[in-house]
This record gives sequence, C-alpha cells and structure tokens, in this order.
Amino acid sequence: MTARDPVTSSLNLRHYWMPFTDNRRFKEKPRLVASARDMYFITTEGRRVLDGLATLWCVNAGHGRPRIIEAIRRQAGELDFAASFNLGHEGPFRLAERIAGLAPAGMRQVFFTNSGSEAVDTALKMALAYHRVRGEGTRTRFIGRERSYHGVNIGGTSVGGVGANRKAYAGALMPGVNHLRHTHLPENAFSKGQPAQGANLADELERVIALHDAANIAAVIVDPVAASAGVLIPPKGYLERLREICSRHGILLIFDEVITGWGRLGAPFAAQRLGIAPDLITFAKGVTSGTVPLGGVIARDEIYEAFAGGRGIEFFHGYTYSGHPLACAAGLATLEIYEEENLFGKALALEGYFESAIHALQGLPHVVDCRNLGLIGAVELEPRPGEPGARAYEVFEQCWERGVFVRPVGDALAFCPPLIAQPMHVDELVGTVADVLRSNPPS
Ligand code: PXG
Repeated sequence: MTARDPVTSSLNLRHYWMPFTDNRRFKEKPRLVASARDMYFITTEGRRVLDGLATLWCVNAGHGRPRIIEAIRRQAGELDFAASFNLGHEGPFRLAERIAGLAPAGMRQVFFTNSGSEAVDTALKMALAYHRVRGEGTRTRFIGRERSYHGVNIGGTSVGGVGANRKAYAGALMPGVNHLRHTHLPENAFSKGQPAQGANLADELERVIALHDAANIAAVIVDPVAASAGVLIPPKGYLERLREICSRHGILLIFDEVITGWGRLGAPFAAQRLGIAPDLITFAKGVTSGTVPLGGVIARDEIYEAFAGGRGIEFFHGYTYSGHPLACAAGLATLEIYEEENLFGKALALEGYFESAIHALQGLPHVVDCRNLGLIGAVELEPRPGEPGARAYEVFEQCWERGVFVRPVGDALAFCPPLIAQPMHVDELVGTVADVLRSNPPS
C-alpha cells in the first residue's frame, strides 16, 4: 500500500470486498475521499477533485446540499423507520405524488425500491403480473438489448447486454430472453446529439416477434441512453420505432431511466426529452441525488388499474425498505431543489456548451469518437491492441492525479457532471482530459 496520508495509512483495507472493482489494484493505490461540497470531492490527502461523473451518475444536485442533509437529519429524529406493509407513514405518499407530477402524462403510480437493480426486477415482475391479471399469462418472454445495463440482480443481468457482467452466471440467467443488437454504429462517429443512422435497427424487434410470437412476449426493456456500457446515444427515430412496434403487438415498453432520469437530459425523464411514452419507467440514483439509496418504478395508469379491480393483495412483491422514511425525506428535499433552482432547465441550457467542449477533443491523440446528449457525454479512445479498456483506464488515473474524476467505460471516458455545473467546471473537466491526452498521451 502506498498510502500518503494519515487516514489511509490507519485503515485496514483488507476486508471490504469492493464492488465492480479490481480490489488488488485499488488497494495498492487507493483513491479515498473524505468529504464533498457542490462540484468537488476533498480526498483524504486534502486534494480537491472535480466530480465529473456525479459520482456514479447520481449526484445531480451537487454534494453536501444543506436542505437534503437537514431533511434526513429531521426525519431520522422523528421517525427512523416504518415499513409499508399494512402500515404507512406520510413520506412515500408525498414523494409518490411529487414524482407523479413530474412523470409523463398518464403515468401516475409509483412503486418504491432501494436501488436501480431492484427497480428493474420489479418492472419485469410487474409486466409479467400485469399480463397475467389480464388473462394473457403466456406473455412471459423479455427482450433486452446488447450493451444495455439493467443492474445486477438476476432479472436485470438476464435482460442486460454487457457480456462481462453475464459471463460468470450465463447458465443460471432467466430463460426466455432475447437481445436486440446495440445501436453503436461507426458511421455515426462524432455525432452531436442523436445520431442520424440506425432507426432501422429497431426493425429487428419485428423479426424476434415473428419468431417467438407476440402472445409470448411481455416487454421490451432499453435504457434510452446506454450509459455504463459506453454512453450510446439512441439514433433518431429508433426509440419511436420500438414504441410503435411494441404498441402494435401489445408488448410493454420499459424505459430504464436510472441514469437518464432526474434532469440528466434537460427534462425530468428521457421519455419527455425524446417525446416517447413508455409503459413503465425505472428510476433510482438522482431521485435523492445519491444521498440515501432509493429507486422505483413509475407505471402507466392502465397498468395499475388492471391490478386494482379485485380484493386482496394486488401485487405479490415489495421490499422491507420500500418507501423508507429517510429515503423519502431525502427524495422530497432533492426534488424541491431541482424545482426551485430549475436544475433541469439549467442542464438544458448548458448542453450546447458541454457539447462543444466534448467535441473539441476530436483530433487529439487516440480519439476515435465524441458523443453527447443532455449533460451526458463520452470520448472514445482507440483500444490498445490486445488490451481492451487499458488506455481509457490510464487516462482516468492521470485525470484523478490532476484533480478530475471521470469514469472509464470500456475504451471510452464518460462525463456526467452534477446539474449545478457551470461552464468553468466543463472547461476544467474536459480541459483536464485534453491535457492528459495531449501532453502525456498514453501509448
Ligand atoms: N439500470 C441502469 C440504466 C443503471 O445505470 C442500474 C439499472 C442499477 O442500479 P443500482 O442502483 O442497482 O446500481 C444502473 C446502475 C457504471 C455503473 O459502470 C453504472 C451503474 C451502477 C454501477 C456502475 O458506470 N448504473
């Protein structure tokens, strides 16, 4: 261990099995943060590091917001915990009402989970149960897409399209899942916003339906922008075509908006930014700006109504911590900040500046693509032969040394700043990446 500060040298790093991390490499050279305010982390060595990824696509309101902190503190003092099974407290009712007010028209029913992974598995089960309650119980198949990420539970891993995340579990994943091809096309390189080519890739759905029959298919799930597998922006017309095909065949369309929700694309949800009406929306992350774990599913009214006809429990599903008081308090305070500070509008206003900054990386060593939508973007580097992802990882490490946190996603570096970002933060973020590529290009 090469710890240079008292906090790190006093820590025993051995026992924490870190998620999705090369534990040995990390523990040899740890990156530990001690505090965070607004756009910046302070590391345990006392260095200021710009948070260029809203930490993990979450912290849309920026760090250390007093209003959220105070709401959590107050809630913990008043009612630390009450479950939502045959018991209630006001938090989830108030938060669901607020979310319903932000959701697309006709989507007013909110089910709470604790994470995006749980939201995805909840949406899959909701789709199955919905078809069954309507007497279409043969609709059990799901259609996902290559390079989409839907969390890590068995359902989400099964419909997900990231090979590395599936490999170790392949034999135990859910049966009855097909994957559409991903939408990343070389001819769209350096597209600003939605790329022009690729709407026709949605027609593959017709082929899958012809093979398996619509009466056996419950839902199609996609992330409108596939973020963690490399920031893939949907081609113009692609999602519209998926919607049209699903509607024609009675198949539900699930938008996984765990990253694209809460203003990331300059509107509450990608559905609104892109003008497409899904049947179910999954959310998490930005709903509390990352402060307390919370996720959920927003359902179209007709879906809830299909369940609500009889007596007894409508949906045999739920988590001990669905609607946890602390999470709901944090969520309410976060959504108030988004509204009062017009952060979704500010994200939209900054989009052009962010786009120009990212595309200015074109022409620097190893850069093969730049792409963006809303306040999400990426620069893709040519992979070093035989070492996929290594070059982007090294650029990420050098950016950290220079005070900027981004995320290597395959051979791309992803950018996803908090929505409070100003042009100077964009300059610092993208400028540092440019400096690393220019002054010390990794071979
Ligand atoms: N769906 C999408 C679209 C996500 O991005 C999840 C579901 C799962 O959410 P939870 O809260 O269970 O993690 C996510 C999560 C990465 C990375 O590599 C991305 C996520 C999580 C961890 C790493 O960029 N997104």
